[in-house]
Amino acid sequence: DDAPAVHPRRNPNIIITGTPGTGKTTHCEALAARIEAAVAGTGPEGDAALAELRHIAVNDVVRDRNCHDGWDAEYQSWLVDEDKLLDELEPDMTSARGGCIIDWHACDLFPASWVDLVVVLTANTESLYDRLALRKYPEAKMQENIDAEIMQVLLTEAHEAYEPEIVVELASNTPEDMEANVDRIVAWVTQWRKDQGV
Ligand code: DAT
Repeated sequence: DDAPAVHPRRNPNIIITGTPGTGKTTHCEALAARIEAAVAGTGPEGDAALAELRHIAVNDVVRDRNCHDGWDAEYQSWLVDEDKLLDELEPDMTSARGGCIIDWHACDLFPASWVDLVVVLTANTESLYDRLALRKYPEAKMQENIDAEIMQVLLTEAHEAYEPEIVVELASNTPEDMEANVDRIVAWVTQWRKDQGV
């Protein structure tokens, strides 16, 4: 009666979230490069556990599969239809393969049963300001994002939606931070698969 529940997937699904500009895309691209090398067999030996992972760029899914009700010109972003987005992601995220690396500036839309790790990236105000200024964000959008970062909106959202042990906050201020974070995520995937006996 105390038999452990069989996990529904053999690779963890990972949400990489954070305020825009904290480094989601950068981290996911670095992870995708490590995955590609693992698949090709050219990466470090320890990266073998990554071979079945895949980066799903949610922005592209929103745009290419029409998960939106149009473009908000003033705010410079899609008006996202979250129900449609979840429908599009469900086959991959609930598959036995799992291994989805999902980057999105929100996290609580994903059912807890789909998610094995939530990485919340954070950046200090100065870095974030510089990064968003480079993007030429409209002033209101820039201020809103900086306020959200200061108020730790994403971290709170993650903690409210998921068990504390699967939520990890990682600082993303420097390239060294990014490298260390990617190494940590890779090590976490390796351990997760060991724990599941994969
Ligand atoms: P996001 O996808 O969260 O919006 P991004 O990955 O596009 O963020 O990064 C925004 C900019 O900041 C981009 O020019 C790369 C830079 N950046 C991200 N993380 C960084 C880090 N840890 N150190 C230095 N620069 C970083």
